[in-house]
Amino acid sequence: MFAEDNDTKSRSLAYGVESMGSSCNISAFNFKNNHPNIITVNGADAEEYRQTQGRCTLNITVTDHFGLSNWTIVNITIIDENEYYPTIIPVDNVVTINDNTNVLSVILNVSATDSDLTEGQCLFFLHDSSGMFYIDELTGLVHLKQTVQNAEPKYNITVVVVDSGSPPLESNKTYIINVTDVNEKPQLDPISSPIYVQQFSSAGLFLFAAKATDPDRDVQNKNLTFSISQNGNLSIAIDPMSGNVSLTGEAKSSGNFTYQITVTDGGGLNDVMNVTVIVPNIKKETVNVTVLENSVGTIYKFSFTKVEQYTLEPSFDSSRCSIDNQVRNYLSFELLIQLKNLAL
Ligand SMILES: [Ca+2]
Ligand SMILES: [Ca+2]
Ligand SMILES: [Ca+2]
Ligand SMILES: [Ca+2]
Repeated sequence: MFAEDNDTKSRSLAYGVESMGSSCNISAFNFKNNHPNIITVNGADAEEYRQTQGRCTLNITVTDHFGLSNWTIVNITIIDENEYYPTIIPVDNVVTINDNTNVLSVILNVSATDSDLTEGQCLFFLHDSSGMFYIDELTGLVHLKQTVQNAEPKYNITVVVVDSGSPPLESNKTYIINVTDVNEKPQLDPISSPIYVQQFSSAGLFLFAAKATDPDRDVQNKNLTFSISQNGNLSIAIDPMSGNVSLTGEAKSSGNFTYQITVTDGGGLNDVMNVTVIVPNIKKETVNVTVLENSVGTIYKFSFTKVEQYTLEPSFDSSRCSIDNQVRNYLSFELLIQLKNLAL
């Protein structure tokens, strides 16, 4: 700037610079050495003038050697430089979600602040090697993209935030997504019921095995234990680990007995199923047969109309005599007692 004075030469004029009120940090503005009419700036910070959007006002005075002065106003606008990296929020980088979280749910709300004067709209991007999550570019909301039910317990995602400056600056932050396994109920496999047990069978006889599945990932949530209700007429027990069901006493009584099998997981959820055990009544029949020495072949034929199992008394020598339950003739069934080879 330049001032003229009709009384004297310009070099004898004294220039001064001051702030209008407190609008400018006057220490940053000075006249250049040996150039009293050039105002220099030294480190003006746009962020210092946030309330006035980077603007301040200087009052320039000029005084002659008689003490007469004049002044003019200079409005300064400081153009904001992009110098601050965006700050990502939240700072805590551990997020915990349940494994039954619905797909498309918001699992994390990322935002950013920027210390530059012109903050502008930050953009959000996601590096997700697992492909399980996505981020809204404008809002920073991180959504679940695929179900994590009973899947991996932990994922890492890196959020990248780019500010709106020129050139833009970016920050990134890695979040750990911990997935809590929510317990789901186990399910018993179908059991082919009823189960037939021969009357007078001994304790320890294996009857059937209960099987079950549990969808969970967590060891405790999928830890299965079997149990079975009791029936006073036929004692059976289930192995809590294997699900194997066996007699614990002789099957003395015939009849139909119903039991409830329960499988319970480590979280206390269960599934139940009823199983019927039938002990058919055994009828004994004595037949008198006369055979010739050295005979081989059928020696007696029973006829019956119900599907039943026939056995020979254990006292029969099974190497010489057998019973054939398979001969069937339409509505009736026949049973043959056969001699194998009496000559032996
Ligand atoms: Ca910035
Ligand atoms: Ca700045
Ligand atoms: Ca689960
Ligand atoms: Ca479970």
